[in-house]
Amino acid sequence: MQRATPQDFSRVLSSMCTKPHPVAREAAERFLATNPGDPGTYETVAKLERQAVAKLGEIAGLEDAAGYISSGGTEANIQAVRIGRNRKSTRNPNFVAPASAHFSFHKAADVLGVEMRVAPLDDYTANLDGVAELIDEDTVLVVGIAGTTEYGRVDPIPRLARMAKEVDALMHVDAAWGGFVLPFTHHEWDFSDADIDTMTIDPHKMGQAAVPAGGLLARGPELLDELSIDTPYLESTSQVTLTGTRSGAGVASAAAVMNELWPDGYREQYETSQSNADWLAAELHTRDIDHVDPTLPIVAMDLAPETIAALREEGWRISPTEAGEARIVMMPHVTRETLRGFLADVDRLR
Ligand code: 0PR
Repeated sequence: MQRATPQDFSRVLSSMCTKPHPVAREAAERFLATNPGDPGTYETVAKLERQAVAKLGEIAGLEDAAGYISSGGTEANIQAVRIGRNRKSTRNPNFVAPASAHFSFHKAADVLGVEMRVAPLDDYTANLDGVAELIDEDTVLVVGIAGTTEYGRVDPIPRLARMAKEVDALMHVDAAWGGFVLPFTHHEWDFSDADIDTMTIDPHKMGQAAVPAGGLLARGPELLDELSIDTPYLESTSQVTLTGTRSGAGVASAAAVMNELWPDGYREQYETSQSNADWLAAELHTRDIDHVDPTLPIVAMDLAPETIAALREEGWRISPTEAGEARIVMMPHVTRETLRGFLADVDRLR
């Protein structure tokens, strides 16, 4: 059989994954045969995980962060809902999330038997009156998104947190994608800006770690304890993660790349990505192509379904939003050159 090679990234426009940074790749290879799920045996990778969590805390404005490196944003979001459910005793638990929430929250609701209440949006962010109407005494968690999947928008996190506290619910922020760009913006999104309890922040997206490396942060260890399960035959006595055996490669790559790039490398990447987003928006403007303004480096534009199909034929990996726009996520591999080539094809094919 021929040796398979993965796709190259030159025409990948809508993915939230990217080429791992060289130090991430190197560390991933070095730690391939380790399992942070068994910290008693694999001590070095367990130490790297603690370093990675501390670094994620630094990025998200939290000293002495509790948390772990998860399989991805999906696991972190499921676990946040699980913490909320386990912590508050109510017969019919619910959580409230805006309509922009990633589909992983629907999985959380399904797996955990917690009702998901979906709040309407205003200009792509959570409508606060809509959220208020859905919150009640059985609400265990309120979700705000810091960098939505489709449009890169940021919910009013401090106000959502206050609403959560009024009913003794936890406040969870999904910064799976946004967490590595928001520190360089004026948005209020992190643990120092609001009374947040838990956060999803994924090194394997804008953090440039190797897959799998998601992140779950909690303000204190007592929140993580809500997830604790006894592990009678391991040297460690309990486990809070959803998965058992886990990827040491993901953990080591996350620790290495955050050490290398936080903060200056990530700031430079944010500035490049945002200027590419602004440049593309301006180019679309001169062509009269409607688009959603990029508050963070994601641009969604109106293209006819036939044009999107024709662009896909040319090899562009571009996926539509629910409303049908073409969406470009300015990941590190999406350069100005990539965008020029893409626009030339848009001009030719539309
Ligand atoms: N929260 C937010 C805000 C997300 O955007 C995503 C993923 C998740 C949670 C879930 O994270 P995991 O996929 O790590 O579990 N958003 C991307 C999306 O659904 C995921 C993605 C990544 C899709 C790479 C395609 C791709 O090539 O669009």
